[in-house]
Amino acid sequence: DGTVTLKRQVTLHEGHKVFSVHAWDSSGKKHTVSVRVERVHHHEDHHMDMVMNISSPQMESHSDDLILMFPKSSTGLKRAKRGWVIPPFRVLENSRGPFPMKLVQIKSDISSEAQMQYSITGEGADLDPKGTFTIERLSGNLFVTRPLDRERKASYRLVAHATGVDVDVAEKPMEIIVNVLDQNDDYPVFTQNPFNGNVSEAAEIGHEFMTVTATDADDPDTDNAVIRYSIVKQDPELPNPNMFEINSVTGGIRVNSLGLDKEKWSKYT
Ligand SMILES: [Ca+2]
Ligand SMILES: [Ca+2]
Ligand SMILES: [Ca+2]
Repeated sequence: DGTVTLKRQVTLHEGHKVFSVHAWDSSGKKHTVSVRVERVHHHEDHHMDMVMNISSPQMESHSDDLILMFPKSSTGLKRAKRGWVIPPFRVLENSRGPFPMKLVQIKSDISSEAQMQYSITGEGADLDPKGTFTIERLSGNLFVTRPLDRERKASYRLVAHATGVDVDVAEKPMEIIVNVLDQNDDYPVFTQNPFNGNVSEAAEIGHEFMTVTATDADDPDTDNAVIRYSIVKQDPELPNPNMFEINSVTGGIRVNSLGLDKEKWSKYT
């Protein structure tokens, strides 16, 4: 089912390890995802030392045992002004669910002594887009309720709260950042259509006379937004079908063959 498990003790010399996971679909096409495992340094709290942050779509699969503890406040550790800050979570966009999909269980140490109740506030909770994330009041299970769209919103800032049900205790609020992992779900779009260029019939081979450009709304930090250009068809295909050449990276179009003749072919598409 694609679950990645740790087989033996691992030393993260550089603080993280990166490896690739390959998957083949029914048509035999290979898909590869890069997985980065890092140890999350969380003060000296032993509970938090155990939390592994898997920066990959694996967040999508079974995370039933992933528990996020409110850090212990008794040791006088550093904290942000508003409360605790934990490393961001990643959730893949366009998940097919089923929804609600559990992300993590939020838990307070105090729950061993008193029944605690949990709530979340912030973007996607009580702020727009409201209800995207919910938390079960008593279990602390945090859910995402619908597919996310990175191009619409790439990051959510939630704040988790824990208070006693019958006793007057409360944890410092804990900030949870949910980053939406990109999928290649946007095509490149030309910035204009048509592009118009002019070239002299006397132009030499290699003369670049115009550039076309396109944009891609996917994450620019990934290959998903990389654009390559090519000429699909030339009309008319005279005097030969390869009169022009496009630079696949820059979109620059240049003369590829002699034989341009304004009287015979005044326009190419
Ligand atoms: Ca999208
Ligand atoms: Ca794309
Ligand atoms: Ca995308």
